[in-house]
This record gives sequence, C-alpha cells and structure tokens, in this order.
Amino acid sequence: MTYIAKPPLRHPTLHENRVGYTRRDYEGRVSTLCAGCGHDSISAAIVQACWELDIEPHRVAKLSGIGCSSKTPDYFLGASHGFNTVHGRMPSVLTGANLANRELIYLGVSGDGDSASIGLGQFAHAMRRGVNMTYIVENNGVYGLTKGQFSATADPGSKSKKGAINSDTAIDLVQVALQLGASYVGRSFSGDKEQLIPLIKGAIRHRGAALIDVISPCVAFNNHAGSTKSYDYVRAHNEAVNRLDFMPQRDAITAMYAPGEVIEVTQHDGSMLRLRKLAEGYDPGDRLAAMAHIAAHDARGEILTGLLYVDAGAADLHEHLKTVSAPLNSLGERELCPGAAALAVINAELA
Ligand SMILES: Cc1ncc(C[n+]2csc(CCOP(=O)(O)OP(=O)(O)O)c2C)c(N)n1
Ligand code: SF4
Ligand SMILES: [Mg+2]
Repeated sequence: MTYIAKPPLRHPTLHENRVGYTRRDYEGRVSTLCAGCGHDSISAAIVQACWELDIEPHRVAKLSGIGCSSKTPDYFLGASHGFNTVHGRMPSVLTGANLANRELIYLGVSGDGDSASIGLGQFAHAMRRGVNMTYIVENNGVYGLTKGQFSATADPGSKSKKGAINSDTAIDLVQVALQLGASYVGRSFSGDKEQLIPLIKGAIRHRGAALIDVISPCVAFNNHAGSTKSYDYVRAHNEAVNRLDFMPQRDAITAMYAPGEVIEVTQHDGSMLRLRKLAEGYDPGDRLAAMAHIAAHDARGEILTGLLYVDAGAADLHEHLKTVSAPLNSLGERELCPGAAALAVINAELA
C-alpha cells in the first residue's frame, strides 16, 4: 500500500502551461498520509506553484529527511530528481548537490522534528551559508511519524493528545533563520493556499536561502484543544502582515493600489514581489524590526504570517565562494587538470 502510482489516464482538456505540461505532470504518487493532514495541502501548493511558474519538472531537485513531512516529496513532482536523506541531514546533502550543480532548482522539504530537533545544526549552517534553495518546514509541533511526541517547536504550555503539558521553550525556526542571515523568510498555514502558493513561487525565484515555515496540523496527534498547532488555534490566532502577489518578469501589472498600500520588490531574475500591506508600518526589508515584531506577537500567542523578510539583493553560497559557474560534471580534463604551470601559480600564492 505504501507506493501507489496514479493512473496515467488524464482528462484530454487539461490546460497546459507555457512549457507544455499540465498540472498532473507535477503530481507524484498517491499520498498515504492521514486524511486531513496539513502536509497534503502543502504538496498541492507546491504542485500549483511549480505549474504556474512553468518549471520543467526535470529541472527540480527535491530533498527531504525523515518524517511524514519528509515522505511528501513522493507525492509531488514525480518526474523530478529526489533524495530522501537520513533524519535531519537534508540540508548538508542539498548543500553538496547545489555546489555540484547550481543549474537545478533546489527544494528542501522537512518537518519540525527533522529541522528543529535532530537537524537543527544542519538547518543553521544551510541558512547562514545562503544556500540557494527553497526550504519548507511542515511544522505540526510533533513527531507525527513516531506517534506524536512533542517536537522542539511545540509551544511551552501546549497540551499533548494524552494531556501532558510541554514545559520546554519552543524553537522558532523563522527567528533562527532571520538571526543567521536567511534572505527570504516567510510563515504560512497549510489551510491558506491563497497565501502559501505565491510565497512558494517567490521563494523559488529568490536567489539565496529561502525559508517558509508552514504550520501544518497533524490531525492524528496534535489537533485537539490545548494544542497551538491545531486547525482551530491557527485560524483564530493567524495575523498576516501582508499578502503577496508574485509577478513573473513577463506579466504586466494589472492590479492597481493606492500609493503606500503596496511594497514592490524586484528579484534578481526580474520577477516582482508585490506585498499588499496588512500590518501598518511593517517593513519586510528590516531584519531586526521583523524579529522584534515576530517576538512581540509570539508573546501574545499570535502567529505572524506572510513574507516576513526579504533581501532581494542577497548573494548566495556560490557568490560567497566564487565557484565555477558550470556544473561540475560538465568540466573536462582541461579545467580539472590545468597543468604544472597553473599549479606553480597556486603554490607561489601560498608561499
Ligand atoms: C537517527 C534517527 N533518529 C530517530 C528516528 C525516528 N524518527 C523518525 S521520524 C521522527 C520525527 C519526525 O518528526 P517531524 O520531522 O516533525 O515530521 P512529521 O512526521 O511530524 O511530519 C523521528 C524522531 C529516525 N528515523 N532516525
Ligand atoms: S500522523 Fe500526523 S503528520 Fe503524519 S500523516 Fe498523520 S496527520 Fe499527518
Ligand atoms: Mg512534525
């Protein structure tokens, strides 16, 4: 039952995107997650974002760790490259793959246990290095796959299904990513596709480390009264700072807003992020102010969502390291063994 392929039959009138693919071409196998799991909604949002961005599926590399969330890459982008790593080790494998071939689009999918517990060190280093990736954390506050233990993102005072109260301080991956220099940081809710899809599109087109923390309720182990990651709690405490319209370079801007209502951010590929302000005075270009704003809302038990921070001019790991621009597997003997004269120059520099 674990791997169920979808039947290849498809409706003949399905709409194709600009590169000739239908939405079905971005799907994967049939999900085996619990009915109602937030993670399935995130998979659907990834499918929609990639289809709308006209990405050729074979240009994507999707990587994950271990957990229900980390299983989901099997349920989307079935024709893309995939690597299911050891628990918590996705960021280093993704970093290595990205260094070897910068031409692919890197999508890291993880859980709160995978990234904030066993993988916290790996998470931190991928963020601080500015690896060019879209890193999605499917955050349900528990280890869903191993039957609902509190994870490191569970809020203090929240109640487990069996009635235990969590006494540990929560790790907020959004705050960690901001502190470590991530250049695109958003938070969303699996039940709000209108917010999530443009956030994913913007992240994919961003150059640098992009984190989206998506609150994604676990209906089996963390959707009861007393949980701060349940559907009811998130709906009641969701405070969006802005609404993002993602505009690819080719699209003309049609929606007009009064001056001051929208912040426009042009990314390195020419795509534009149009942020309709919902919170008065919120500036997504000010890292420290964003951190203070998030902390203030957190103290009131509110969950701040939207594009919380963006630096469209950030450099990525390749720029920091001044790496060769071609994928390593395309380099020939001439580039890899440039000869004794080139070696002598390097040795002289080190003398
Ligand atoms: C090295 C190692 N330690 C522990 C486990 C057991 N384990 C499997 S999944 C998991 C936690 C997953 O939690 P999370 O990343 O939040 O994913 P979710 O299932 O909640 O989506 C743990 C501890 C493991 N597979 N490998
Ligand atoms: S156990 Fe929780 S996280 Fe795992 S599939 Fe079921 S609802 Fe989703
Ligand atoms: Mg989890």
